[in-house]
Amino acid sequence: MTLTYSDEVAVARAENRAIVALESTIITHGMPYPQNLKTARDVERVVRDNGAVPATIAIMGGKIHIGLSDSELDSLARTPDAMKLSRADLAVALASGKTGATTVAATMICADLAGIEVFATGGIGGVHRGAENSFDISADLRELSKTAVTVICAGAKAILDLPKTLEVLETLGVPVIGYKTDVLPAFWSRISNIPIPLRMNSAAEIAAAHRMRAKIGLAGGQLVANPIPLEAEIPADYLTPVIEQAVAEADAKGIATKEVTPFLLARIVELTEGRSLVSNIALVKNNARLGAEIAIALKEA
Ligand code: PSU
Ligand code: MN
Repeated sequence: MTLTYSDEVAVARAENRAIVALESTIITHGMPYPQNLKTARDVERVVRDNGAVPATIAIMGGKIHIGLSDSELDSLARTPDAMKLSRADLAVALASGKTGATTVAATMICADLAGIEVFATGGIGGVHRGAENSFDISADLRELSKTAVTVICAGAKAILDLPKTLEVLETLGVPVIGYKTDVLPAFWSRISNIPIPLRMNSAAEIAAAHRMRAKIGLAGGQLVANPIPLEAEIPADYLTPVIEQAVAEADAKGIATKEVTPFLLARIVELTEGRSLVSNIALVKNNARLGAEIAIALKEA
């Protein structure tokens, strides 16, 4: 079998419990060790504390792991050179027995294979600044239009071109739902100046919309944008020059394809002396809590 379940997830499936998928690229390419490991464990705990079961997804030894044991999580967190797997790489990595972390796109594919409908993360990939020249648009966006998973994020990082990211999502027919907000949250900031097209105020409403897509035969998932908790927010005027510097450095170094996002994320943590990381961790936990609520609501929807 290509899919293998952790003991905890296998029991949850047998008992028809609510399950929340979690990605692994955030562990290997999104945060430095050891904060990545602590965050991965803490996020799983938040899901459990809110009544659902976490399933961190990764590829190990040519198998899709749905849920990782603590030692598997530990070993992945210490493998910064693990492959970063998106839709394009997944089958090649599996067929050749590789180990790697799944991006938002690949995590959605694996969650769907395992019948998991909800996935919580920090930020999705999107349209990069300068995409009119580089054509750098994350495969996460198209995946949202194909695969029926509701993804909870804190908006998109300002390393991306946020208006273009929203335009592409609209073109692809992906609902972007603001959770208790009318503007796109901008990852480290609760608000941006970009209006968000749809708003919902409860997990039950989001679950009902997920079910309605299936009922009317619409392929694809939903993107829920959940603002960072107020106390963890970082002022945009502090971050804007940092992001501009990181983007300029990536350009100057000719960083391209899969390396762009990890380079920018790591550089911003360095340039903010870890401050961005503290906020990043807080918003992922906040998304895990909402993910658990939506997964539970889907069991009742
Ligand atoms: N944005 C973040 N943190 C992350 C990522 C994006 O704020 O960890 C990761 C996610 O796994 C996402 C991936 O799916 O980067 C997008 O990479 P790319 O832009 O190469 O598609
Ligand atoms: Mn890219």
